[in-house]
Amino acid sequence: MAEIISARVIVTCPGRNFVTLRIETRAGVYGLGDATLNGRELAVASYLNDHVIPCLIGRDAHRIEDIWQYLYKGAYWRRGPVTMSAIGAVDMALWDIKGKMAGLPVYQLLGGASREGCMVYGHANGADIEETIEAAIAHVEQGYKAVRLQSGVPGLAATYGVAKAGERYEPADGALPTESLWSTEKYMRSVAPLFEKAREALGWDVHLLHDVHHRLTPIEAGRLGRELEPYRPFWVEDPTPAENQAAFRLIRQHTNVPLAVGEVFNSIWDAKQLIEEQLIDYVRTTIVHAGGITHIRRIAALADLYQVRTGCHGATDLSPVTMAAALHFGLSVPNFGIQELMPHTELTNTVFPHAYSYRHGMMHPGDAPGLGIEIDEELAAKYEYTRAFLPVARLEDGTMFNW
Ligand code: KDG
Ligand code: MG
Repeated sequence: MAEIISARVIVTCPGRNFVTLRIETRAGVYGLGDATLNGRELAVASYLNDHVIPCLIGRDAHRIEDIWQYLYKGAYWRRGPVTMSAIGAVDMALWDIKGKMAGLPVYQLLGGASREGCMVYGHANGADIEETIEAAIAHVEQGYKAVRLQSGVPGLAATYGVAKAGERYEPADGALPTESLWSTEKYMRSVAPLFEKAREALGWDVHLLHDVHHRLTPIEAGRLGRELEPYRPFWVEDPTPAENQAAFRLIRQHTNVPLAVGEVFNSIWDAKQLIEEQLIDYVRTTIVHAGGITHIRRIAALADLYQVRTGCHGATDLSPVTMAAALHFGLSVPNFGIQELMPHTELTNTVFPHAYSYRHGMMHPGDAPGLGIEIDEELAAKYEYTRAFLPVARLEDGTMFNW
């Protein structure tokens, strides 16, 4: 028995907000879990403080599956990003504790390494095609084997995935949501030329990816996919909102471009039809937002039956705790595809010292017992929570649209 005697939520903002759960056992061993839900951080903190932590005290930290089921079934109200992020944080912390008590890195508890490292993709973006290609070349020079391309769209002042001049890309940029205008027609004209020029400049040995960020209808997505086919993208991500999973049948009828979906999913049920009908090629759900390592293993096991591979979300709003957990999972899972890497700032890395590392386009979780992640609480306490929302998008006539 590894009795849980206390748990607390640590909210910090070293440049952006992160929510971390720390669970302590009577033996003095503690575990960390990420509970960050971009733009809705305090909702998860409250769910943990008010509704989850009181139920954890006195339980055996070793009973990871039972605690998962208790928090999922026991709430009566199932699923949803807030609930599943809170469960995800508890689950990560419990795997961290189990690993530390066993003296083993978590990937060993998950069956051991299935590969030497996890291939990652970096983000190349720029105001126009030339700038984006320059950024992609810089990534290839740093050893990246896979690069995501997002370019400014002529005629649109701002778009998803493109940093403001001279800044790092960070979408949660306002104390109230900032608004940008969207035109599908202008966007559609810009993507194929970006990929054409990128292949000319980079050749064929690097994987190229692109995120549509839920902006197209299925038939528009089919057309975009077909236009990109000659440039062999590794994947096209979130071509259309995926609440209606059957909509992806229409995309598949028109293009064979590989599809990646799932960063906004929080349960296996969100992806069930997409996987079973082989309507996607990569499932992007990650540890924090989908109920932790325990639940993502279930999603990956279902996906494996249908030759769908993993491609975990790894933007900077997922804390280094999630990155550590994702790498232990990614190193061990049989149907690993790729891991997103949007490197955290130096300051974030100082608040969260970690054992994972990047080398030649691959990442490894390291061999420290547990997840191999710490939080410097004294430093974290210096950076108070600062409200920050994700932006919203409208069509040029003012109609609300998908961001
Ligand atoms: O919080 C939202 C971001 O994580 C998301 O917009 C990033 O789409 C994203 C990606 O592919 O990393
Ligand atoms: Mg995305």
